[in-house]
Parts: sequence; C-alpha cells; structure tokens
Amino acid sequence: MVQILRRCDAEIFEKKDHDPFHQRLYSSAVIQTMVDVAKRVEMMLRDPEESVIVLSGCGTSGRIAFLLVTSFNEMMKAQKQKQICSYIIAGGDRAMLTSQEAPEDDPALGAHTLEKICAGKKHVLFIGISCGMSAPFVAGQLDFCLQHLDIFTPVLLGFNPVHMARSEPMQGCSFHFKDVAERMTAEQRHEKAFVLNPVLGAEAISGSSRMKGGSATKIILESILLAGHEAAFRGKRTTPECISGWITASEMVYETTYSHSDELAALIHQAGESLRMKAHVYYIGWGTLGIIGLTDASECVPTYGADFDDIRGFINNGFREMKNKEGDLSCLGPEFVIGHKDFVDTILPSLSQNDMVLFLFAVNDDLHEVTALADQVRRRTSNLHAIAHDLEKFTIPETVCNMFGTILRITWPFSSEEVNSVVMRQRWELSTKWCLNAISTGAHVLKGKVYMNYMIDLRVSNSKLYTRAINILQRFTGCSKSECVRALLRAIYSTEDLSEDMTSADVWKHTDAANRRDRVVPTALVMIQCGCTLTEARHHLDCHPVIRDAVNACFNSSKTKSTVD
Ligand code: F1P
Repeated sequence: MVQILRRCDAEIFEKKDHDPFHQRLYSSAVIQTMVDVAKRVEMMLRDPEESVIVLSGCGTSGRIAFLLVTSFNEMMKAQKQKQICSYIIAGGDRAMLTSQEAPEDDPALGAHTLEKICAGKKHVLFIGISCGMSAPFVAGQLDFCLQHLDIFTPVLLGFNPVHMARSEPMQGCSFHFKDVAERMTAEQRHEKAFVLNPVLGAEAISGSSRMKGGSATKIILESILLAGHEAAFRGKRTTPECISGWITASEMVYETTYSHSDELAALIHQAGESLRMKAHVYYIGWGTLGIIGLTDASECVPTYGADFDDIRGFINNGFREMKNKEGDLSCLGPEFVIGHKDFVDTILPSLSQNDMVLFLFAVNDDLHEVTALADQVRRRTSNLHAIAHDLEKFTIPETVCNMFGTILRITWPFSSEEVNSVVMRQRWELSTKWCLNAISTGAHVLKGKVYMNYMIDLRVSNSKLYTRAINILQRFTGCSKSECVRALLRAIYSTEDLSEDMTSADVWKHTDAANRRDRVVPTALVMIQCGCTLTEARHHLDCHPVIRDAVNACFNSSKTKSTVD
C-alpha cells in the first residue's frame, strides 16, 4: 500500500506537458497563474488597511484554508505586520473537527458568509477551494465575487478541467458550478479572475480528495502566499522560477517522506490491527502537527463511515493552540474534546494494549512535555509510536526516540537557522499529512472498509456524496439508476415500502435522513445484488462484520445462483 500511495502521490509532481487539455502543477500556464495570483497577494499586503485575503472551502479544503491562514497570520504577527488573511469553512469552526457536509450544499450561505467577512474592505482577494470543482457553497461565493469585480478578485482552486466541473442543479440557484467556472475562465482573459486547476491524477481511494487534493491545495497556496510575502517585504520579484522552486521544495518533502516506507508500513499495519480489534488509534500532536492529526482523524467519519473515536486526534493546549475564530468549542460534545489534558483525563485511564497511540512532534516542540506524556502512556501500553521531525544539526535526543516502539523519524537536511521558520514547519506539516493519510487510509483498507478502491461505506451526507453513492451502486451491480436510487432510499428511510413523500422529496431531505444512519450504501448494495429485503440485507451485514467480506460474499452467492439458474 505504501508503494501504491507513493506512486499515486508522485503524480502531483508529474512533469509531462504534452496534453493540452490537462494542465499539470508544473505546466507553464499553471505556474503563470500562480505568479499572477502571488502578485495580487503582494498588492494586498502593500495596502493592509483596505485589503483582505480570504481562503474558503468545505470539509478538507476548509481545514487546509484554516491551517494556511493561521500559520500565515502567525508569521505576519511575528514580523509585526497586519494580519490580513481570513478563512471560511462551510459549517463554521465545528466543521474543522466533525463532518458538517450539509452547509456545503448552500450557495447562498457561502455568499452571505463571504459578504459579512469582507464588509468595508476595498480590495478582496478571494480564493475558493473545491478539489472536485463541485461545492455549491464555494460556487455561491465565486458568483458573488463575479458580481462585484470592482472589489473582489476571485480565484478558483480545484483539480478538474473546467468542462468536468459539476453541472448538477444547486439549491435555490439557476446556475451550477460549471457555469461559474466558465464565467471565471472568461474573466481570466481580462485578469479579473483566475482559475487554478492542474490535474493531479486519480486519488488512490476514488473520490478521497482529502489526500492528493488536500496536499496539492497546501502546496499551491503556501507557494503563492509566501511568494507574495517575499515580494512585498523583501523586494523579491515573483517569477515563474521562484514559484517552481517552491513546488520543487515540496517535491523534496514528498521524496524524503516516502523514503521512510518501512516505518510507514509498520505504522499502517499497527493502526490496521487496532481498528480490526475494534480498538482505537490516538494521534497526540504538538502545534500545527496536532492540527494535521485532528484533520486526518475527523475525515475518517465521512470517508469510511468510521465512528468518531475509531481514530481521534488531540493537540497540546486544546483550542488555545488551534487559535480558531470561534474559540473553545469543547462544550459541543465529545468530538470537540481535543486537549492532551483531556486525553489524559478521559482516555488514558481505560487505554488498552490494543489501542495505538501515535505522537506527532518536532525537535522544537517541548520535548520535556513529550517525554512526560510518553512516560504516562507507557505505563498503560507499549503500543506507543511516533512520527518525529528534526534537523541534521539539531536532533531529537536518543533517549526520547527510544520511548517509542516504531519511530518514523525524519532528519531534514536544513540549517538550524531555519528551525523556527514557518517554512520549515509547513514542510513538517506536509510530511506528517502524507504519513497520516497513508496510515488512516491503509488502516481502513485493512479493516475492510474499502472495496476495489471505493469507499463503500461512505456517509451519504450531502448531494455530492448522494450522487457518489448511486454511482458506486450502479458500478458494482450494473443495475439501472432508478433501481439503485430506490434501493438507496429504502436503506436511508429504513423501509421496504417507499411512500410518495419519500420518493418525491428533494436530495437534501434524503441526505439529512442518511446522515443519521449507518451502513447505508452496503445495505443498498446487498439488497440489489442479492435481491433481498432490508431485514435480510442487514442480517447479511451482521453476519459479515467486515464490509468488504460482506460485499464479496454477496457477489459470490449471486454468481453461484446465476450459474445454477
Ligand atoms: C469538499 C468535501 C471533501 C470531503 C467530502 C465532501 O470537497 O468536503 O473535503 O472529503 O468529499 O466534500 P471539495 O469541494 O474540495 O471537492
């Protein structure tokens, strides 16, 4: 799996430039657009009182927006400059830790949130991120910008060609995402808007844009923001060469990370074992590496239909460290309890040997704190591992390294002056993201939550995921769309007899109901494939707790049946 993921991620940096329809990250047109956008960043930074740069997205894209804005603003603060970056995540800050997919479907909400954040500003650089070029929330914002081009410069970041942007109707709208993307392209000719859409190749798990999509979002926007910053404050003109230099640095992070494939494979194996035994994986991270952990963990719920506590993240100092707009959200429920202290108080007392604990830290984090917490964990379990970053001239002491079973330790070839730089930290974040994406994906594959590269047990919580669920059913059963829709609705509403109200309800009613139900897609798949009732399908799934086995078994039995017939 590590080798497959390694090859898959390599496609982000693919240099082939011969396909005129599919621009890659290194394609000259993409680099030029990045230069153009970096110049807008520079302009905003030179006029900080009147300007704001807004990064916005849904799900993973919103989480990456938050991370980028937080670290860019921290850098500005440290240099005593005005913090002019802001983030929007559909569903608000709670969406950072839980999947709030419904607001993603609301274009008017997107536009309204953007309008509020930009009130009174004369110049707004708006970067709307939607990996699949599909999120209505972002489409609503881009449409709003296109209507106010005197103030707004909209940028669309996604990883599909414009003609493949989503063209399904959006709630309360006469246009769809593709219309907006086409209007953006038209305005790009007058440099009034920009579309940044290199293709990255398919995701390892179909549709899991949190992986390559999320990594490329981070790489592209970091390069743009840092280039703009260097131009504004260090007089370094932004050129295509300097942008490709930033990308090459990320490629080096990719190479270095995957050169530790043995340790990575060991961690995937360990995490898979824990999930298979119905135990847990806990990421204990420091600073922004903690945020990477929280993000990776929270994404397993919608992607694999996981429980929130299958893989869980914790960060030192909890919400104080997150520095999110809405502050401490811990009163919202157990998913929002994220501090190390909370881990010690609520998880540690019942931690078992089957639970895996994975520390995420770097040499400039508080190593006394790391050691003290590792000591406490070791008193309960030896299933303690780490991903740790240090530098050739500033290494983590062996005594610390020896506390962990498997330690994926990356010693980076940078000078020790870089140790506190934002750039160094961003590279460690990217490296940690690649590792954790591999671990959580691999562990769920081992748990049997993936069937032939499809997230067969996804949560059907918004219109995009509803369409994806129907596509998955059609692909595997070969049945008509209407048959698949009926089976899906029977699973969603938990009934054999669909009423007129149910079949005629709009997709948002379906997703609202589906969000509260488990194993919706597997249930529908078994019903179609085995031609059985809802109760029989559920019984079949109960007999095969591993979803992939359940699906395999029903395909095998229907094969045997058709041979006999
Ligand atoms: C946004 C997103 C994904 C999430 C899920 C639902 O996608 O929230 O991050 O994993 O697929 O959609 P996009 O707008 O960036 O394509």
